[in-house]
Amino acid sequence: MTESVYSLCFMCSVRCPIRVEVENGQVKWVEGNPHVAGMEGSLCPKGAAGISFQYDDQRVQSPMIREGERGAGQWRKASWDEALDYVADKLKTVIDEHGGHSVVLGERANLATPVSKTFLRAIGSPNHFTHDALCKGSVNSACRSLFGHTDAQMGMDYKNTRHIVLYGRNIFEAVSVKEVNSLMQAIENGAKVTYIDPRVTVTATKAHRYWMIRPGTDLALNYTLMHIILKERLYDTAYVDRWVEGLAELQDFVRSFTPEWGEAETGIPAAEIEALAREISQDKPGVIFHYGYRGAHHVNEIYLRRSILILNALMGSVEAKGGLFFKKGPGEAGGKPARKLVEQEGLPKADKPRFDKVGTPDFPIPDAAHGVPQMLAPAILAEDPYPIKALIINRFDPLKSIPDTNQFKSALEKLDLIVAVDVNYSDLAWYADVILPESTYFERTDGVQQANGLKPQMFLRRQAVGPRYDTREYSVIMQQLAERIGIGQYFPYKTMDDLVNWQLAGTGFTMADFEAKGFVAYGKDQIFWDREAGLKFKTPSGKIEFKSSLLEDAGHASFPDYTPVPAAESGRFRLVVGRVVLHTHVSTQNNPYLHELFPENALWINAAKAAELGIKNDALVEVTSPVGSGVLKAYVTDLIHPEAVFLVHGFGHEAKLAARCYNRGVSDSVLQENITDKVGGSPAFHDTFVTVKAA
Ligand SMILES: Nc1nc2c(c(=O)[nH]1)N[C@H]1C(S)=C(S)[C@@H](COP(=O)(O)OP(=O)(O)OC[C@H]3O[C@@H](n4cnc5c(=O)[nH]c(N)nc54)[C@H](O)[C@@H]3O)O[C@H]1N2
Ligand SMILES: Nc1nc2c(c(=O)[nH]1)N[C@H]1C(S)=C(S)[C@@H](COP(=O)(O)OP(=O)(O)OC[C@H]3O[C@@H](n4cnc5c(=O)[nH]c(N)nc54)[C@H](O)[C@@H]3O)O[C@H]1N2
Ligand code: SF4
Ligand SMILES: [Mo]
Repeated sequence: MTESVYSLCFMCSVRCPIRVEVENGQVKWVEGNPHVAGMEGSLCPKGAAGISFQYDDQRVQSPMIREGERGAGQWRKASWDEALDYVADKLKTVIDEHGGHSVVLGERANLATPVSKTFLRAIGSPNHFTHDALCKGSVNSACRSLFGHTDAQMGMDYKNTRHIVLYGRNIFEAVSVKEVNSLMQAIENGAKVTYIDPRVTVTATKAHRYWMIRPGTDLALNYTLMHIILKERLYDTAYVDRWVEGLAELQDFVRSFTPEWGEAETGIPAAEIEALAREISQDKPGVIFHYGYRGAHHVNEIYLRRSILILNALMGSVEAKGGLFFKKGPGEAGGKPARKLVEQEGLPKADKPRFDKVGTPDFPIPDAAHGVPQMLAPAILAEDPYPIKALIINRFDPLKSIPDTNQFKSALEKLDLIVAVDVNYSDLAWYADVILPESTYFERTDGVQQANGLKPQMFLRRQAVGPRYDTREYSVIMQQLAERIGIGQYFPYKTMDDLVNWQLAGTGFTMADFEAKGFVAYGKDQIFWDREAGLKFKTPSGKIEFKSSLLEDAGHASFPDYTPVPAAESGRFRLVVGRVVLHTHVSTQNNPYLHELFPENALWINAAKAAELGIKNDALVEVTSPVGSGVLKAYVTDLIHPEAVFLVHGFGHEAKLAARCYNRGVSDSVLQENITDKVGGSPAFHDTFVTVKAA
């Protein structure tokens, strides 16, 4: 008999709603949830490879305890009791000897994150971090500096946009299914796409206007656009007069950034920059300057993200149909949100500063709800602000997702305990003392997803099939660990159904309500705030703060002098990285189907530069940075700016039991220096220079 289960994909963290067909306890088919607008049955290639992942015998099949040296790959299988007792004993010793704050727990933000935060609060540690800063930390900081909201509280109305400007937001390769479908629909309805990237991507080929910008100069482009928009009064004057704080300061600041200056910095002809400013202004306010994730990551990134958001504000597109919007929660639709474990009464609060000093005068701007993970290795190595002794990592791989792998490895050597919760043999799992395998997304129910947006909803990941191997759900693993170390009272559940029922209590919804379509909605209509009655910015002034109190109160300028990112010295290239449609970051390289389609990465290098260096297409090259090196194939092409070389992120795996992807390609993290935007919090992923030679 075939059964249909509505759930959430987890081949990447976008969490697209899916419909899973199950026959005799096996996953037979998976597709986008047809009841969800924007999904209409579709999946991306990684989502479609979910079945290949489910039945892959190279994922972790049972708890494993290390036998040999760290990283040597000698393991023994353990029972859950044995593995959990082992971790609990070590954790208790670390906490007794060094305090709860010597324990750090990091993860890719996920539906069990409140469980992790509760666990740390209960042991008195402030040291929870998520991947957020690595993905979009300076975007988050920029949003708060202008609107008082985080980027996670904002969204973009792709479907109704008239013109979208993408700064390296390679939306048709680095995908989210709903975004792709919605933007395609807008394009069919006549929307224009401007795409800016030093590399010709699939998105470039679909754009109406493409600029091969000099890498690292998007900020100069935006200052030029602002200069033109203000000089020619192309902005939404009524909106700006009412909602913006600091227009005069901006006007003063951009006076010298003429189109000719912009052309010299960016390589984009002055007349073309003027044409964009005039054209997009005609479509305001339903336009989007996409604030992006990973386009240009430099030490001044927060100012780039602010400049993009300021352009939206000048167009009046903030909280406009076809522009940006603020996500509405259940409260705004007359409903109640799910209960949060971390908001339980009596849960202690840590009294020590965080390992990354976020929230202290040393690092005041980044979001303490996420922290700054790339500060972890330096903090461990310097024992500053204090010694860190135990690291628990869930659904994240710091050895591949934090710049400077060699630095992170030396930090690991100083720890008494390393625990990895993963579905695969990640590189971190390979270096861990204990691996606790999680059940896959097909095999588990997760905590509810509160999906705020124009229409607030709640989604549920539902178990479709039983676990194939000896695996458990992370939330259950943490509850079982909590009981063993004497903090079980903060985990009022034994099973995932208990937890979901606890979360739903008081919302008016039950688990059964999710069965028909996989989600529940708080209301029928889209909610936009009334632009006449008033917008609800959370800044101290209640306005969009071009002149930012968040920044200035912390001693940072709202408009610091423009300093160009350093140019590459002769013989060197700026290393830029990104995603490919067939893989998720660092986690799918061993997937049987996806591996077959894209087994390793290659180094994109400009054809003229390659000729100078005697490098041939497909030949091996050695890439060397100040912190690491690697050998991989060259992809010689005219489709990349001569100052940059490009690498797909996520390859060069070290765990031998992930046999298909083991040692294929090169990891960008090995090459990247650990440099940070010290105001906004993101790593400056694109500020490493490399040399390239035939290998
Ligand atoms: N297939 C797939 N899709 C994904 C993901 C995935 O892993 N795989 N991950 C999801 C996640 S978490 C994220 S954050 C998003 C990331 O989404 P994007 O940020 O769109 O993805 P990237 O591939 O990192 O794209 C970065 C682009 O920036 C370009 N770039 C480099 N330097 C510059 C510069 O100076 N200026 C400009 N304008 N561009 C520059 C690079 O050439 C590259 O094409 O993708 C999401 N979707
Ligand atoms: N050098 C470098 N670093 C980067 C980036 C880059 O481009 N270059 N990109 C940054 C960005 S945008 C992001 S979003 C982050 C992403 O960083 P990560 O979160 O580290 O990357 P992912 O590939 O999403 O997943 C990491 C781990 O989650 C595991 N996993 C998958 N599903 C499950 C599950 O159901 N349960 C458990 N417990 N584990 C699971 C995978 O096996 C994998 O080991 O990396 C950031 N770091
Ligand atoms: S974008 Fe693809 S891999 Fe990610 S959740 Fe959606 S379908 Fe799954
Ligand atoms: Mo990301």
